Amino acid sequence: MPTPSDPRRDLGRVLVIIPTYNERENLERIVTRVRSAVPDADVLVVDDASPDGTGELADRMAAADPRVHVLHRSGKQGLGAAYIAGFGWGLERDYGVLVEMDADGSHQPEELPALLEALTDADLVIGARWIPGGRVVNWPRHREVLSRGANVYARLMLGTPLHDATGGYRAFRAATLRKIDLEGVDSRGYCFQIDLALRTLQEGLRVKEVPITFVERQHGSSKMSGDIVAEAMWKVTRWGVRARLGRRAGRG
Ligand SMILES: Nc1nc2c(ncn2[C@@H]2O[C@H](COP(=O)(O)OP(=O)(O)OP(=O)(O)O)[C@@H](O)[C@H]2O)c(=O)[nH]1
Ligand SMILES: [Mg+2]
Repeated sequence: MPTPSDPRRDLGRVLVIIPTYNERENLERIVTRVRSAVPDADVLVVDDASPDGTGELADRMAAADPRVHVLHRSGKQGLGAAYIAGFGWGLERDYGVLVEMDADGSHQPEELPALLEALTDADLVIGARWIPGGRVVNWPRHREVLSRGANVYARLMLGTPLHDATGGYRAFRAATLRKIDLEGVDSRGYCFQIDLALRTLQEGLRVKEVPITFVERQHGSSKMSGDIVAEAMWKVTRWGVRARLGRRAGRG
């Protein structure tokens, strides 16, 4: 809880957005952990009509705890669309900080205070695996290779200083989200995260990476797909090529 002298007070109210699709086994645990790690934060579950009843469970939790809210959407439209809807919900209600967090326990709520602390002198904080102090627990080797490789590729191709542009554990200042053109974002999976980071950098805003320990999900199943990886590869390549052509054209 921020004290009167705590710089976090200036950030305003915190909303932790948790998108869900079939996360019934994970939801109560993650929300309980958020509520105890940062008791003054609100939680918004954004559920895309999960067939397993996650949405109804979220409603019951919201009825029992005024800090828990639910946004129901009519069907599975992807992680990016769920976050955009959650951001809109939070911005309308004047939260000062909007946090992205997966429901599956990969993003540890106990590390949220460190992200918020870092946000006191940044506009976006990314919880990063691929920097000193960051790590992953229980990931199969091929996932690590894919993620590290994708991040090196994005860094080189886009010329960003980021080491974990695909990382999905983040804290945005509301002002950051108001400045970047959220309506124009149509990326879905990992690409959504890269897209938002890039837009933030392009606005000249401060992006900080803080190390996190990313824990592989223990319950439920991944919604990651080959399509999502392909989308990220293709878009990063296109953005990178376009930026290079633009730069060259600019220089005459
Ligand atoms: N509302 C909504 N949430 C989604 C959708 N797709 C994924 N999610 C949620 O987004 C979070 C991240 O999805 P995951 O399936 O864990 O994807 P991932 O972390 O790349 O994959 P793993 O590392 O294998 O878990 C989870 O909380 C999912 O339930 C969607 O279409 N709509
Ligand atoms: Mg996951």
